[in-house]
Parts: sequence; C-alpha cells; structure tokens
Amino acid sequence: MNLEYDYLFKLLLIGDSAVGKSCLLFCFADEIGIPFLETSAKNSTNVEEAFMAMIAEIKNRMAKQ
Ligand SMILES: Nc1nc2c(ncn2[C@@H]2O[C@H](COP(=O)(O)OP(=O)(O)OP(=O)(O)O)[C@@H](O)[C@H]2O)c(=O)[nH]1
Ligand SMILES: [Mg+2]
Repeated sequence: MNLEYDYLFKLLLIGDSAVGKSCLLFCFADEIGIPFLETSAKNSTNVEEAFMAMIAEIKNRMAKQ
C-alpha cells in the first residue's frame, strides 16, 4: 500500500439494514488493497480493535520518520 497521497477521500455508505453495505465496502477495500474493519457503535463491535489498530499504525509510521 502506498502511504503517500495527494488527496484523501472519505466515503460514507448509507442504506437500509442488510442491503449489502458491508459486503460492498469489504469488496471495494479488498480490490484497492486497503484495510477494512467494520465497527458498530450500536453494540460496540470492533470499536476497541479499530482503535488499537489505528494506534498501532500511527505508532509504526511515527517510528519510521
Ligand atoms: N444475493 C446477494 N446477497 C448479498 C449481496 N451483498 C450482500 N448480500 C448478503 O446480504 C446480507 C447482508 O449483507 P451486509 O453486507 O451485512 O448488509 P449491511 O447493509 O451491511 O447490513 P447492516 O450492517 O446490518 O445494515 C448478507 O447475508 C450478505 O451475504 C449481493 O450482492 N447479493
Ligand atoms: Mg453492515
């Protein structure tokens, strides 16, 4: 994955429940080679894992500078 970029796009996918949003995002992330971690504020799924993954990535990048 190339960590240098000129533009950063954030995508927000909105839709009814169980219409395939997660599947579509997972497929998209896989295709362009970016990590994908689904979280849920409703039942706290993966919230801590996502936080720890981001912290680890930031720490990694800072160590390389
Ligand atoms: N037939 C079919 N099923 C799909 C497709 N995409 C997803 N599904 C199925 O639809 C169900 C719901 O998919 P999710 O991606 O979890 O849907 P979601 O919109 O993220 O659901 P929530 O997060 O609960 O709102 C799963 O059982 C998927 O396997 C598709 O293109 N075709
Ligand atoms: Mg989903």
